[in-house]
Amino acid sequence: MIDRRNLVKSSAAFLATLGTGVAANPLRAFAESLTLPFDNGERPLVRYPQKRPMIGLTARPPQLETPFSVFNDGVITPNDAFFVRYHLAGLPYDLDPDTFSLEIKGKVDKPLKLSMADIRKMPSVEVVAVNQCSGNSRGLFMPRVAGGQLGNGAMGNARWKGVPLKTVLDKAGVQSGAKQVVFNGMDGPVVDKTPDFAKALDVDHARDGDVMLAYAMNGENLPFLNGFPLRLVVPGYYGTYWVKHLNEITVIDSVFDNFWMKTAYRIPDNDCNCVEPGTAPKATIPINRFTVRSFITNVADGATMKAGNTALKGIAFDGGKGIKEVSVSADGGKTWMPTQLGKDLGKYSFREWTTKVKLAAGPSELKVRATSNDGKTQPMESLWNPAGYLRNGVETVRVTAT
Ligand SMILES: Nc1nc2c(c(=O)[nH]1)N[C@H]1C(S)=C(S)[C@@H](COP(=O)(O)O)O[C@H]1N2
Ligand SMILES: [Mo]
Repeated sequence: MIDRRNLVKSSAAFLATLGTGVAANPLRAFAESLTLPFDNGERPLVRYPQKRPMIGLTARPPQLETPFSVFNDGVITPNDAFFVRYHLAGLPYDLDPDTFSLEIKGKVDKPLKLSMADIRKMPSVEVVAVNQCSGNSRGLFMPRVAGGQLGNGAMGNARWKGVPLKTVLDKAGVQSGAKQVVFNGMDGPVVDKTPDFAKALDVDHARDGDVMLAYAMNGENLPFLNGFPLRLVVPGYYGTYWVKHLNEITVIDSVFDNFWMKTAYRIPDNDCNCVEPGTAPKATIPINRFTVRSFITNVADGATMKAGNTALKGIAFDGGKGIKEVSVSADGGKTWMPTQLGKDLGKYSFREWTTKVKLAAGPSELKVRATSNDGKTQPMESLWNPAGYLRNGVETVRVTAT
């Protein structure tokens, strides 16, 4: 049970720690650092309220990447290790969950203003779903591309609890002729000319029953930096649509064309959603569902291991069809073996896989490749697009066995 006193406490605790030197100067507070596997990949490990030491990308706004070893601990990503992405430095640190309200307006019969208490009274649902930033793994693009230089830690898998967006939209009564639903959160630009962050979904998608207004994550309130007290969860879709601190929903009868929909977060409009490295796409569409991906989590690149039988383990996920199979190769991709899939937590979740391989003495390349239930699989080499999105080439871990 999450009650309102806990909500207030978690927000107050966040505000209290924010005043301390650690949070005020997060990038300097930690001497520890690590290096992501690309040029200029040195990153500090930083401390924020409600978070364990995380890989710091920027301080204003806070952008935190999950240390990759976390993904070997289990298929659910703990709240204190969940990545953080913001665009604008004006975070709503002073928000009060008691006076917070969500407005539903625009092309609706009955505009609504809902408190958190109103929302918590509605029938709730839960879903285990991956949230992944469009730019996850962007630092690995070759040739390199502009944007946040992320390793593979801008993703996470959590059990989300909340109210179907459909419930609230039906209550407000979406009018005929409505085309899209616009989502805006309480963060904003500190410099006026930066466009406010807002995103839109088509009305049919918004009302599909899966899209959720979430107030809890892994059985607790959302951490402040993951959208407290309410965020959008769009299962299978890239994180850019998962608007945090969500307080304004507007139904419109046109296609929303702000900077974040019309210019940013777009992918090439062709079958592979890719272009020749270094070239520009002729036409683009808004980014949408995840590409299928898989990772080995229990062996680090460059590891030295014992020759012979070795247990391998990892995770796989896709944009919502679910994982059909995961194969591994211990000889650089010449031969492939099936793996055993772990417990099925739903089609939007990370799926664990395990297997054993026989390592020959000397250097080996371990590879992993997932196929989703609609037959989509990972390309052997990652495809390219100028924004550094959708990366899903087969991952390789180089090891030496003795
Ligand atoms: N209000 C708000 N919501 C936002 C963003 C933002 O800048 N502001 N960034 C989006 C992007 S691009 C991503 S990848 C996800 C990241 O969610 P997380 O920070 O909880 O991991 O939040 C999304 N929701
Ligand atoms: Mo993102």
